[in-house]
Amino acid sequence: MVIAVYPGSFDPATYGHLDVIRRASVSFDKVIVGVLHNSAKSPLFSVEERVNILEKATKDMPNVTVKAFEGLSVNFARENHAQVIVRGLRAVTDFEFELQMAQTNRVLAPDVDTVFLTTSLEYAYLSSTIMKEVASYDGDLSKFAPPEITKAVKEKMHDLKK
Ligand code: COD
Repeated sequence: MVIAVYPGSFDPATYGHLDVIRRASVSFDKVIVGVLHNSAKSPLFSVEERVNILEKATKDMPNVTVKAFEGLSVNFARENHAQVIVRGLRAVTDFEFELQMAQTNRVLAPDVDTVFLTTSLEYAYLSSTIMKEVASYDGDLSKFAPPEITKAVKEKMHDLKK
């Protein structure tokens, strides 16, 4: 059985992330999405909220589970008996950082390999940061994420402006 973890910030998940999860769920027996709890950063959504959002968005994918994690991605992979770390690649700008991270992870854990899924063209421009930027100006988010996620983003932005 090949188990993959897909670690990320997912603050919040977009159609780009969901596309990578769906495609990984076809290639691997089990996919565990790891939502990083990083106390040094201040995300828009708490780790519990991000996990909850992803659980709802992946409920039609029976071999996908979502968990919060702290610390190194390779440790998260090992704790979950995963042989593979999945990452998404959008453009050359992603590549340098992703390559460095994959190589570091391989030094730390030679038994865990990184597999890159290239973005689907329609989501190549998309990131959580872009979605939050558009949301902060009350723009249309419908192309960026499913309605339940865009609703949560709008509500959060509204609360922040109070
Ligand atoms: N299309 C395809 N892929 C996409 C898209 C899109 N539109 N948008 C994002 N992605 C991919 C990203 O390229 C990434 O691979 C993944 O989805 C998650 O993206 P983010 O932005 O939510 O998450 P990141 O990149 O901030 O996650 C970083 C980690 C949490 C994985 C990283 O910081 C980490 O592993 N931290 C733990 C400490 C560690 O182990 N460090 C590595 C050793 S150097």
